[in-house]
Amino acid sequence: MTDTPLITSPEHSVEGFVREFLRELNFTQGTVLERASTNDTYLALARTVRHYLMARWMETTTAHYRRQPKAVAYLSAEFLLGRQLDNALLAADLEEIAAEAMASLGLDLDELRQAEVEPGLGNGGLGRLAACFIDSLATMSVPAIGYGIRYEYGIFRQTFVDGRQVEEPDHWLDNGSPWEFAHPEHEVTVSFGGHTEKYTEGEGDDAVERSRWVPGWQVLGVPYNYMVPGYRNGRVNTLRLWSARATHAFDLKIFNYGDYAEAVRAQTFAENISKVLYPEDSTPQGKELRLQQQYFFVACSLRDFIDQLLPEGFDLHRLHERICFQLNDTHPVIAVPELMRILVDEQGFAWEEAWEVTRRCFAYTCHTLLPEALEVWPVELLGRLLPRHLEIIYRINDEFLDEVRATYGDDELLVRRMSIIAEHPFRAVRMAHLATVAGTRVNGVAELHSQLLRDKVLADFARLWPEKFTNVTNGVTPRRFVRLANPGLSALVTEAIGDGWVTDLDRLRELEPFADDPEFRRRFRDVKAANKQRLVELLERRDGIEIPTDTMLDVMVKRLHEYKRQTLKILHVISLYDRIVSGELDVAEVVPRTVVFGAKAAPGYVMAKEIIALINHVGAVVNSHPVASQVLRVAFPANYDVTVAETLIPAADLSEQISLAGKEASGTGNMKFALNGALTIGTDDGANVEIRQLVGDDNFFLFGLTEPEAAAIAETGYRPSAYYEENPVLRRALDLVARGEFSGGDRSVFEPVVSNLLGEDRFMVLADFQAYLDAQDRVEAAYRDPEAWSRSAVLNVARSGFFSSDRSMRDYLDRIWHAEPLAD
Ligand code: OX2
Repeated sequence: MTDTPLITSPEHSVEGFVREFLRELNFTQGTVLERASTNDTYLALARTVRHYLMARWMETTTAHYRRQPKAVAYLSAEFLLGRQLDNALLAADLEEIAAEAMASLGLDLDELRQAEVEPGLGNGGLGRLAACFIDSLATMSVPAIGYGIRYEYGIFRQTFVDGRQVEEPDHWLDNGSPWEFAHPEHEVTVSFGGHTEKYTEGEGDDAVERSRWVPGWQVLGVPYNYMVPGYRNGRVNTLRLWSARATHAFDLKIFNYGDYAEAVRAQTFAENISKVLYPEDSTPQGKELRLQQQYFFVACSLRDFIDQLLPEGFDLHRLHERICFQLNDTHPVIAVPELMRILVDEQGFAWEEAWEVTRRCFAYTCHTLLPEALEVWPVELLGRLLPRHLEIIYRINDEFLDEVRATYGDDELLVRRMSIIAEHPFRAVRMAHLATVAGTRVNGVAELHSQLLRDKVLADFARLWPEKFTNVTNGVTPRRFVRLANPGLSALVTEAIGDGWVTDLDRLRELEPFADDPEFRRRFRDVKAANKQRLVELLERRDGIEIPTDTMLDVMVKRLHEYKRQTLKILHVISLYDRIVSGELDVAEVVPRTVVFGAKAAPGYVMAKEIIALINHVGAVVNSHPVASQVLRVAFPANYDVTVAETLIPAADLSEQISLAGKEASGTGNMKFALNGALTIGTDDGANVEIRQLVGDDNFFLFGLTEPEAAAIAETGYRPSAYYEENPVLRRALDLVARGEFSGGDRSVFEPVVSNLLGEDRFMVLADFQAYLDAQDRVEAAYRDPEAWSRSAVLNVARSGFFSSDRSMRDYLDRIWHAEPLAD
């Protein structure tokens, strides 16, 4: 391995950029400027930008291999990357050069940006978090690799038909994917099915009983590499996503028998594994293909790390000195028995030796508290697909339960609670328990969540191993979510305090004095107004939705889930509408507001889809009412994604974070809004708690039950109808829905939503309704004073530096990974 770069970067100038771009257009796209389509020019531009990062990528990869520092492998079934071009331009410091270069050719950089289809390889917060984390790791020069799945179809495209969600496939690869590098020569074979057999190794006293796996079928994993550029630090890490292919042996044999159709079917079967992202967010479905996906990508990744990234002959007894595999939720947890299998069956380790290594190589992040969201795999299924892994899991469990009994005596109830194997309603492997037993550390994603994890969900484990449990509060990358998404605010902040904040977000604190500077506040408001204008244009262009430019922008964007309580927000809208239409409120008294929703529902989640329909129907009635629409508008652009978020969040005045306390593990949208100067109306839940502590009570609209209060009500028996009976405002709002006001008089349409709220209301919407309305009154009062509001907004920005994913990464490095940035 040499010290010199294999290639050099193209010249960092407008002329150099133009030259490189035209070469790409001619040699790779095979066209000339005069005849190039937008897609041609976009692809040529993307490849041009790529060239500038290439040498750094090679250097980074070479340095990691040569120096063998302790590295982090982030194992995640989802990476919700968002568009790549902007981020690459920013990282390579090419924004101005590229804009000038394109302009000199009569092209518009902005227009080319729009041509990129974002890779939607994730559902929501969990996948976007993974993308923020790898951005931060690269920016901090930490040796790290992301491992995941290259889904051919990412998260579905959402459209609305009569206000109801319809899903369409996401053809994100159709126009070519300039950011990936396929490496079929590094394909990995992954086995499934079959059976295990016992055999004896050695003779006489040395004889040992061993087990081996005789698989039933195999597929290939082909790696696709993506650059993960650090922000202007000369480092480019790698994200490696796996794509499934049929093995050649498999289809060749069938071809030889002349059954062409069967050969192609076999291929399709294999390729199905990486075909589509499961669209359930925090609600696992337990589908066989999903387990295949999970095992597929972790088997490829472990194999890849051991064979490609470690030097030949590396002593695997020291694996933990080189790597920490971070398990992003339970999805990759099958990696634990896989590493055991590699060490014991392939490397000939004794069981104890292998377990010693394995338990030091993994750490587990839990992202939920909802018990139904913790993955369990039926023993029948796991044993059929991965028979050797099931044996290994059983042995891990036996030894673990021995330890439990040795510590606590024969407390069978406790043993059953803690067992990795659940017995009811069917025998199943509890992946969260397996991860907790195997992980060096277990963390939640915000202080409150980690505490509830310790006190409730994994309380038995926290008692046994208190030192395993820790917290790392989530964060978001300031590069994408401030610097790129909000150029106006970025320029204003940089003018005030310099540009160090982009990689050291705590420096936003230096903005605090500017909150008291009327001139700064005026300019801050101008930025907000310009961002609103940008949003108005986007919604018009993209969705044909018209919204006013000068109203309070009240935004609730996140997956549609009952615990997140979009119903509470729409009940507020209904109530406002009702009070305006009935004349109780004079339009002159109401602060004009535009309520924007963005939310996808899992396709099989019936209630979530009903709620989407309700929002759209309420929106249609409100927006067409001659009086109400003067001060109240509802917009629900379909197919909310990272790209929309980047325009929507910087425009927002009010951020809706209104989950029932104790249910939202962290939230990350909440952080993005605060960093962009929106004020939060929120419950004491997830990272809202930390946001409020940091920005101060005066700059946050808190309402609603606390987690202990909600738990106490649930304990004594919650009766939602009591709130309906006692609160006339609530009653009127619900009655409007029940009477068909938003469904052309048809009472049956939203009956399921109404009766669910009155009968069960698992997430206590009705209990928090009045408190929410009162908090919204406080919002209105505050918004009437633009000086005070913008002062609060500036303070939100200044005090939210903690929520940088760079800080999250420092916490993981210190508390969990014990790894370090690689010095130059
Ligand atoms: C989400 C959580 O719901 C959200 O609160 C959190 O901010 C995000 O993960 C990142 O940590 N699937 N998605 C999540 O949890 C699960 C499970």
